[in-house]
Amino acid sequence: MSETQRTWSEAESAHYRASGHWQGVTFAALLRESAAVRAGHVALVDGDRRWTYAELDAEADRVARGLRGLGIGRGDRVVVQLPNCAEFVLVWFALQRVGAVPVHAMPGHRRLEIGHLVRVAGAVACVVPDRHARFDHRELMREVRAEQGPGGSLRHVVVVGEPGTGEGFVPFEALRTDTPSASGPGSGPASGVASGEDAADASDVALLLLSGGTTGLPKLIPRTHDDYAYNARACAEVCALDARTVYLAVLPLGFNFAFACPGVLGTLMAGGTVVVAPDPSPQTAFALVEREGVTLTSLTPPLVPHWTDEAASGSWDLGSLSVVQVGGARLPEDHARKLGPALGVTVQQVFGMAEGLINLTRLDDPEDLVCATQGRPVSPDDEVLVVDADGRPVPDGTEGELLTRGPYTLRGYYRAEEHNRTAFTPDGYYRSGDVVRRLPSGHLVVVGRLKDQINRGGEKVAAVEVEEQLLTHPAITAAALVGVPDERWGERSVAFVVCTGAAPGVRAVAAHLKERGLAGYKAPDEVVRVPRLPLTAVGKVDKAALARQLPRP
Ligand code: OOB
Repeated sequence: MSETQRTWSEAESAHYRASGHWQGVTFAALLRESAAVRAGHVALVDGDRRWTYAELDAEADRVARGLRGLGIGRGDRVVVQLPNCAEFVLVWFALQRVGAVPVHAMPGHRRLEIGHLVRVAGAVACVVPDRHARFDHRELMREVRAEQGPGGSLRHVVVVGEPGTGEGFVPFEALRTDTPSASGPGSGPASGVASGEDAADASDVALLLLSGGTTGLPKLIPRTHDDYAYNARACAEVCALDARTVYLAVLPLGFNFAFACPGVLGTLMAGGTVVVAPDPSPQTAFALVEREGVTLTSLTPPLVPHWTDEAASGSWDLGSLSVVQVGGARLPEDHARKLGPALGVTVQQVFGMAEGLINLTRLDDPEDLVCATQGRPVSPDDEVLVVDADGRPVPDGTEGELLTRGPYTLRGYYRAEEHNRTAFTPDGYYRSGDVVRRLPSGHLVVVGRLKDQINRGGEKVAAVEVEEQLLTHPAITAAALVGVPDERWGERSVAFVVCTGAAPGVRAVAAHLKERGLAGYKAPDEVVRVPRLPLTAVGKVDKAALARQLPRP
């Protein structure tokens, strides 16, 4: 899609096809095929609403017709910012049907992030809820629309729920899931591609994921049908998914982990059932486990103690649950050891990245590997190097940076040529910025991070992005955001600020960042005033020295 897009070589592509990793099937076709095989089996559950495979397929067609009626078609980028609800899945497959490319935004993203995504992706539309978590997304879209102006790429705002008054150069319209009348927009073959399967090629970009980011604003990660389907299928195989699988989506659906590791896509490809949880609390989840017979779910580490405690109350029947995946951030070993017995499940650690590489502990791994490692790659063709500061491979057991390439790991961020020159080695390895140790078994232990990012219980915060916004506060003249160990989040963020006049408190800083349009989860947990920022020998801010100034926990 982009002229400069970096991708796999012909030889690599041929090998991935010959190995059966890339099967040449688009997501639109995958759903169609499943519907033919398993028409009457329940595919998707959201509250009291449920869809069989045949119904999901038909509904995706109906939504696709509505999208086509808006002129959305092959290759168009569409920002999807939806909370966990069935519409996420319906819209996603409808976009696949028309050959459009969903861009996965997070529900917490605000003006800065959504505006950036629309601009970088050149998005023609955004799909948002009317309101979610006491926030009006139509308000947000009015701001984004005003900022993009009539000359921008944005042409439509599609609202799940009540569109409200969206007059302006970009109309707001309700998501259509009804069957349009024969004369309605987009119905019939005149509206373009009649059957969606040929609207895209399996080697096309199927979706754009967001990077956790180390730079000013998140980068976009192109994932093709071939590579992303393999990502989901390889994870599904390791997790032994089949038609009896009932996956509970607790984490945000826009998160790669919940969507494709194996998540929603892996479950649907295996013919199982996806149940959407509206919130990640153990009470909500356990009620769904009981009602729907959930067999598999995935969590981030901060949820683990809550789930363990609630299970200990003894008031839930979790008998159907067999595997609980935990990933996105470091899981403390003792939390891992308690989780399995408390819930009566097999624990699986997941060390993954939106960029590609997914590591899983195996279901039959001994307890020590499950509790003390972050798993090993899912594909035999995942190439992993652990290297020292000079880029030289280190022996197993020695710490080094994880570099990786393979059949589902990107070769370049979307429209980010300059960044790509340093984010990848000349032979195409992605520099993950993670410091790991590899065991002889191939299992990886994540021991640290080189990238300037805070991992707050799985939510990634690029320090630079927040620092840039902190500097827009009138009293702040210099700022450094530092991650420090935290009991609950694994890591919390501390903003060290140099100020003229009175230093703003943590609430004032949060209010300022909110006003700037930054997602709320990126606000620092703590603000510490310092007379100056210490520098390293090469003149960079010495974040380690700053962290040492804090009292030890
Ligand atoms: C997942 O994806 P992202 O893109 O939000 O974040 C990737 C980064 C990794 O590079 C690593 O720094 C960290 O998150 N991470 C972990 C971890 N899993 C991810 N650090 C320590 N232990 C773990 N288990 O976070 C993601 C994507 C797919 C599946 C699971 C997680």
